[in-house]
Amino acid sequence: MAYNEEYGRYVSIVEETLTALLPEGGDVCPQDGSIPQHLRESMRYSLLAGGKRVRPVLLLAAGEMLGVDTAEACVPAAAIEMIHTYSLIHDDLPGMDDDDYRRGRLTNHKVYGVGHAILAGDALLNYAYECLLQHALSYPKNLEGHIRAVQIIANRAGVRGMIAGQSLDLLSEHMEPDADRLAYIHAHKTADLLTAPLLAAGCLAKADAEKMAALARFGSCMGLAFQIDDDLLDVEGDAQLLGKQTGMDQARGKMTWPSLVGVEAAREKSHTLWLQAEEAIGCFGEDAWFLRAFASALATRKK
Ligand code: GRG
Repeated sequence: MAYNEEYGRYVSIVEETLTALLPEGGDVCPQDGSIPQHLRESMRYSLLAGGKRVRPVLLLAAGEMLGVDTAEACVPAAAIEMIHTYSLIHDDLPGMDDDDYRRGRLTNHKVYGVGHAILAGDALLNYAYECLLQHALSYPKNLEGHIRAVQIIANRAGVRGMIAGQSLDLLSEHMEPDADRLAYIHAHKTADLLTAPLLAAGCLAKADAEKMAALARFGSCMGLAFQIDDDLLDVEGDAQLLGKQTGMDQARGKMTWPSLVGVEAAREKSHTLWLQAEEAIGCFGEDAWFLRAFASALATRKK
């Protein structure tokens, strides 16, 4: 199957699953245990606002490569997108990056106010784990695989993962660029949440240690390259295409690859990392064709 068709198929599965898990509706003050209407709307506003769906597509594609049924993988995939969306909502808040635009529309707090944007993020994070655990219970024969997947997601998104990276990122504003510190920020703020879906797919498939290591290396190289590209897009990208303002990293005194080594060297570093990512999944042979094509497409992304 052609790459674009396959990517479209995965994205459709993600959109359908997200919509099914968080349908429109709800009362202001529901008596039936459902999510109150305003909270639900603020969650849906950011979750269903497009986005490339990189993390859930990685989970579905790695899962299929390893023989996991889509019906089994789609909820974990959607849950990772909820966690990613919560992180974007919180990252855009005035106390963090204070951004007005995200995914081509006003940021959550600009529409619902800061208080509700905090709640929408909190709600997506909690709901992600509720969906993951509920779904795990439907697979009693692979309960261990599901629990291991949830554990990896919690670890990579949490206090040693994305949140740790974000914490150091905040602490590093207006500091002299430092290679070790920047490597830590990128590995955790960005690469961890790109590695999590790959390893979660591996858990569902009961993949052996060699395959898990290959997936971890793929995720880590891809994640670092993805973040360097993100830094470069902030310097030289098109705000219209990106759906958010550019030039913000420099304005905020953020520590980035271009600020550490310059634009040209950052581009070279990203190129090398993308090649290393592709090499990392060599052990899967032709079965990894989609992951390879996906990495190539991301390596030339404009948004
Ligand atoms: C608030 C705990 C917490 C963490 C925030 C995600 C994040 C960490 C910060 C957002 C800013 C940023 C540059 C993060 C690095 C990861 C990244 C490039 C996110 C954007 O992901 P895409 O490009 O976005 O996949 P879409 O909108 O396509 O889903």
